[in-house]
Amino acid sequence: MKNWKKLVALGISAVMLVSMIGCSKTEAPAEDAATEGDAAESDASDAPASSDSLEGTHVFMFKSTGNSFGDLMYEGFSEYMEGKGEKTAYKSPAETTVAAQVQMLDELITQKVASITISTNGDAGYDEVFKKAKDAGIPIVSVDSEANPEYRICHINQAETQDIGSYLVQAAVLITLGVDYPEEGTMEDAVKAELANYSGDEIVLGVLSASIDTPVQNSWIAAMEVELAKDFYAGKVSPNLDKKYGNDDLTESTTQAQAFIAENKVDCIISPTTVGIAAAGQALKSSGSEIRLTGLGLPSEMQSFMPGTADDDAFASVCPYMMLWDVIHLGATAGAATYAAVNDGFTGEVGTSFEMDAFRDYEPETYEAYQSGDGTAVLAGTPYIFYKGNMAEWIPVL
Ligand code: RAM
Repeated sequence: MKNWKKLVALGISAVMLVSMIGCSKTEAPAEDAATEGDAAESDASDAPASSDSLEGTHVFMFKSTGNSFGDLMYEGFSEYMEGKGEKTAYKSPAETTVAAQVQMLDELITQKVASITISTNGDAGYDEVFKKAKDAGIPIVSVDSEANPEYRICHINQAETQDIGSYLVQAAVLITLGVDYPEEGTMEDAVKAELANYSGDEIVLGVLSASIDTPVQNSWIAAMEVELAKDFYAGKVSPNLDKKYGNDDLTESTTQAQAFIAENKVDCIISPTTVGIAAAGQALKSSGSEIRLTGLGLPSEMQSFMPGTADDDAFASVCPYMMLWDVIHLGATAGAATYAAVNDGFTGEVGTSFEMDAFRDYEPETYEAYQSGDGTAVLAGTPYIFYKGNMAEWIPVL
């Protein structure tokens, strides 16, 4: 398998590789899941849902509608849950705000949903509605972006936070220096070797994030700052990130990307959001700017801004390489945790675990909760690099 070395470099096992490659978006979800998903999506607005339809349903709530990352997580969530005979619905507000999610949560609790699996828009503002859910016996599981530990069973973490922050900084530095994704060894070793011989101007990195309050993006930005504090960056790469926020909205993210271009102060933009990176890709491509791009993106949305085949010159594209993880499997893992919380007594306390059935090409797996901040989490996966050597293979998948 030609990608084996790269995956080892990012800490991904052979089993995971085989699983991910075999995991195809084109596989049809269970019929009921598709029906539920379609119905829910057409419903997904700030308007109250009909009062009788959602009782006993497992609801998946993303930050907002119109984001393929959320749609793909729901695809995995619903497929897993439907396989267990459960009913699911996708309910996300139109706006990426705490207030919009809170209003929708309140309505869902009134409708006696069976559980809520959520990616949040902020740290604060949910306590009252989460308490209401707890009092009503409705378990909350968070995935992607954390919910308050006091009210969640546990959080489903996509990959190690520090790994994501470190790899993003390392990729941005290598890209700035015109170094293609290192097929041998780690990106960290490549960065150390390159910077040891670097005597040019201090490299400046920008970040185009989601909202200023989003827990998950803020945790990755904090991890980038930890990475930049390492000795080998001193004097060569600025420890200060130039941060802008596009609120996971295509128009706002485009405006912020255009501001980076107009100011021309950064060498490379890191966008740790699939919406932001796609907006920045388009803005940079249209402008002909020298600024480069990396971050967390979906191959299908980034194909116009990245090299497509191994023979391509990676630096002829605005984004030579980027990262993500298996979003569909992440949603399915959240489904397995929620199912176990409702049916198998999974409490989410440190050391407790749940079984996840085989999912698509993934073997059955046991996930154990570990301490994460003031709450607990389980680790669903690991970051995966997308570059000219594997883009063609991944565009139909994610
Ligand atoms: C966006 C969302 C999500 C994030 C991904 C990488 O779609 O902001 O929360 O995890 O990007």
